[in-house]
Amino acid sequence: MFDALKPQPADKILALIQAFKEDPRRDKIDLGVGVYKDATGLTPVMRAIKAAEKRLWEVEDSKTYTTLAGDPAYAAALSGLILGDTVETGRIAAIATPGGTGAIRQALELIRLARPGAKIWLSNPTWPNHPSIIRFLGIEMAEYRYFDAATRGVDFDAMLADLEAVAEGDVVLLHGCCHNPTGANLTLAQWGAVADLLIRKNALPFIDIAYQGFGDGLEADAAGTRLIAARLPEVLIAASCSKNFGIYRERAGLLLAIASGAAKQPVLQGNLAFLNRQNYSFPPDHGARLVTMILTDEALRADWQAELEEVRLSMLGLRRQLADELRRLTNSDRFDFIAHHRGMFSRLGASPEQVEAMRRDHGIYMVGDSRLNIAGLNAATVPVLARAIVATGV
Ligand code: PLP
Ligand code: TYF
Repeated sequence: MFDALKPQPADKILALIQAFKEDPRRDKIDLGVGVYKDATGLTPVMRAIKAAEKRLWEVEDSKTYTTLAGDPAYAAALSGLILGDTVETGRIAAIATPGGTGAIRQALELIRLARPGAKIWLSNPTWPNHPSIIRFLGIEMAEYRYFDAATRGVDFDAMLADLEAVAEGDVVLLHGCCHNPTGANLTLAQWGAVADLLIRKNALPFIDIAYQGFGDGLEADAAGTRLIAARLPEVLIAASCSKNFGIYRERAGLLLAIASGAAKQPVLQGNLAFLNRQNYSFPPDHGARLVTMILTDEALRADWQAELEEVRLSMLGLRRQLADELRRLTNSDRFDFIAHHRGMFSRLGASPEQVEAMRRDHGIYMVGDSRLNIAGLNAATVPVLARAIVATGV
């Protein structure tokens, strides 16, 4: 049986972790995988998570199954964080999922179930797991242009031009905020224009939001998603708590499916629960429960928000420092885009050879497409990176 298996390609981002570990240089710098790290290089457990875990240990008196959809209180709390009161709750169907990836997977399976021929439109570039899972499920996909290699911003005219080819019933995948891998994001006015197009095409928006709170703040980062949810009759939203609650390994995600009316919600909810049952029955609960406790307790929530804001501002500070340093070294504003990007990532626009040279000659690890994780830096390593960028001729 197993002889029929072929080797699978490695995940290039995850492969970097091993390569970095094996590098004996003491001054090496890891700007690879998208995990938040503080100035000392640690990925801390957030204070509110620690407090919630302690409380949970004291009060939890059973670990029996929740429901196939997970704890409804989790869906309500996280849906509130993402959507505010944009959508009447009677229209929202939701399932807890293993991480944001689980939500993406379930959304894609729902699409395949509802409309087998639907094509999914992806930004070029996008998170590599998007096309990987879509291909695995045998769903058709297409790309829309997104990143402008010259300005390192969004090529919005090209994006809209490509989305003109969207057919009725197609699905357009959008990053809610903090675009991975580029760091370049839509303005609210551009979100509005995308909403107009989707309405005109009768297409379904599918928003992947994995970094709420990492860009311009919790509210601002949800603004595009809320605009779409306020204007489109049906919306899919895959959310992750891995980053903004720092609970990567707990696997806490949520899939929201907004129905065009409250009367259509029960069948939608039933299909989501069905998909959970087909794939793993009950979704993980521990991380989801911590998130629920934090979001529904005033003091825990305030402390979580304060720490998340520290994380966000530290990344913004590093962005500014790096852009300033490169301004000084190059005597130009060529790298100002780093300060304008938002979230953990920026795509530098370096060639694969330059990325390789930075690894070989300077011990600086970034993804092959020149995506760097800003949180991998600190005040002392920013000048080192800036000099390496200049030395490799980026
Ligand atoms: N979507 C994007 C764009 C991501 O970068 C991530 C990264 O981790 C995820 C979804 C899902 O993350 P997880 O499955 O760890 O919650
Ligand atoms: O893009 C990243 O680095 C994060 C973490 O298969 C990640 O989203 C990377 C690869 C992967 C799963 C998560």
